Amino acid sequence: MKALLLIDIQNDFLPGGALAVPEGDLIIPIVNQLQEQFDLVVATQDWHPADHKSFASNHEGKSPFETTELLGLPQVLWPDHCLQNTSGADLAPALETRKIEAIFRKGTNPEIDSYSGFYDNGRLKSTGLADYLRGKGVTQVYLAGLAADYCVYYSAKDALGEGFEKYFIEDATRPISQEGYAAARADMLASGGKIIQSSDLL
Ligand code: VGL
Ligand code: ZN
Repeated sequence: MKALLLIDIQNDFLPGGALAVPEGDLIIPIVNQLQEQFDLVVATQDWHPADHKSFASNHEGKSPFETTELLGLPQVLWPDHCLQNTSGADLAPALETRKIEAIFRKGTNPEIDSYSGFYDNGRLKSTGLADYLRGKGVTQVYLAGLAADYCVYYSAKDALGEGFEKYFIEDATRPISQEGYAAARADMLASGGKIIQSSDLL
């Protein structure tokens, strides 16, 4: 059984959003078509409180995209984004949502960031996504969404770590940084996850 995981396809990650991913909007028609090939579609939603420590605005004298440490882990400081109950956190209006059976929220703990849809960055807590997928009989996880070098990449790594076969649908993602994505891509190839194109499925 295969599942399609749609990572953080939210207004703030689209052009014009608070943490815009270049060309992020271009994945939406592809993702909408891909959904027809899957019996299970699940989404994640970045869902931060205003006092989230991944926001540069919550660190005196720091600017977005500078780095710091949170609970001993390296942390990029982001512009405020995906604030709970704001339109920036909403799923993109153009995203087809009729087949999405569950939405897993992440990034709610103000003390730590949460890139993967499975665990926060410090692995303090599971979202329950892996058990949910196992409960549905899923063995293969296909990933799409934003951003390719952060939340899709970390979700893909954890999918593999949880024992799922993992397929990263490259043209159904876009990165924040091309250099960051080049490193993420090399790591995914080295760790045995497959990188595919939507045309392999359509
Ligand atoms: C993301 C940075 C901060 C993502 C979320 O969805 O890739 N990136 N929060
Ligand atoms: Zn975030």
